[in-house]
Amino acid sequence: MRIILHVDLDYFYAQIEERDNPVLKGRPVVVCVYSDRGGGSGVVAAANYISRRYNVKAGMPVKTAEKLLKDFNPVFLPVRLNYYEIVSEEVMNIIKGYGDVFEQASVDEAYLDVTRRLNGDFSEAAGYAFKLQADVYLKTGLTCSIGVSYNKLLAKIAAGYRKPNGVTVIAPGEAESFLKTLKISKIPGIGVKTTRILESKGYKTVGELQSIPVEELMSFFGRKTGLYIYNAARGLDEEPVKPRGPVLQHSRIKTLRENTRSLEYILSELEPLISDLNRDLTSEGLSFKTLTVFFITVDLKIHSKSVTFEHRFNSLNPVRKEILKLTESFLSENPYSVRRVGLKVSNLLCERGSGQVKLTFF
Ligand code: DGT
Ligand code: CA
Ligand code: CA
Repeated sequence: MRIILHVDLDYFYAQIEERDNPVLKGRPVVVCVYSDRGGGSGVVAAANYISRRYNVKAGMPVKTAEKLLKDFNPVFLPVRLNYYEIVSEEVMNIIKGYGDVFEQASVDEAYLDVTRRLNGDFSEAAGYAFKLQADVYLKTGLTCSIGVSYNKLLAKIAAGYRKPNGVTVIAPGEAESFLKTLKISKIPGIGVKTTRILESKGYKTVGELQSIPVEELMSFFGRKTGLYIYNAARGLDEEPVKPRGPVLQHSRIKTLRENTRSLEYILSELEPLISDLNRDLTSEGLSFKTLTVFFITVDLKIHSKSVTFEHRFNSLNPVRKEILKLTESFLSENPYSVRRVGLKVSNLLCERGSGQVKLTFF
């Protein structure tokens, strides 16, 4: 029997914006991908829970969200993908430390196999999940929801059950009854199309789905999908938590103890980030070619400065001078004080064993 956790950050993009700018708290916050055609057209990428009360959802046109929220003092913000990816890595680095095996599944979710570190004692798992949740909040100011179960499928379903800031456990023996009342669309991998077909045949809940013989499901959806649906409806899943291949970039970010425009102060605050990144490079045997320094100014804008070298480096120690130059050049171009700083190394190569690092999950 395994013990698996699924961690999913709550209203991820919107929560980051809210955390960074507390005056947004209590208002509907909608993060939008505006189309380059202009005129304010685009789609909603993330909506905080207040805006969801008024039926705003990811994927809907911004115009629709504007109509739904017009009387409720909403805030519409453009996406800042690069920034969310750095925050993602910051959070993932914390989560990673809690698993025997860690698998990042998207920008804001990850699986952990914690069987060994809990000595296979399932009764310890809920407390462990609360500890992880509190640690993420303490270190980043962000809330997440965690599902605890004995396979990946059930852990993911559980994580989505109580949100935001929830912990939900599906213990051995509880799966069938837990699943019975859920809507079919709550099963990962059963998309809009499949749900529609099943609903047109009169099946709405997972309990009803459980009554369909496997042969029938395979004839509706093909062998592979049919079998997947049959097993998923019963909470059966054997997929291991897989450690991901090498990543394309490593980054670190921190909030300065005080807002500043002092070059020396910024450089001193970057030192712990340099040590952390050096540790990543050494432990994974990586070298980098591109270095980026990020600055988040007090007006909450993110700025970056990069340099790509002719040669590879397996430590940031030899490029401190470049970090200084990039920082200097940023300060000369921007009038605002700096509130957070970050460092990223990319264009990575694994010097151990084989070839160019290719894998990514974004
Ligand atoms: P949650 O988990 O229900 O509290 O809310 P989110 O916003 O974290 O939703 P999730 O986990 O499905 O997606 C994570 C992030 O991915 C989300 O904050 C923004 C982005 N995202 C999700 N759906 C869409 C979409 O339809 N379009 C775009 N552009 N981005 C999306
Ligand atoms: Ca999420
Ligand atoms: Ca997610």
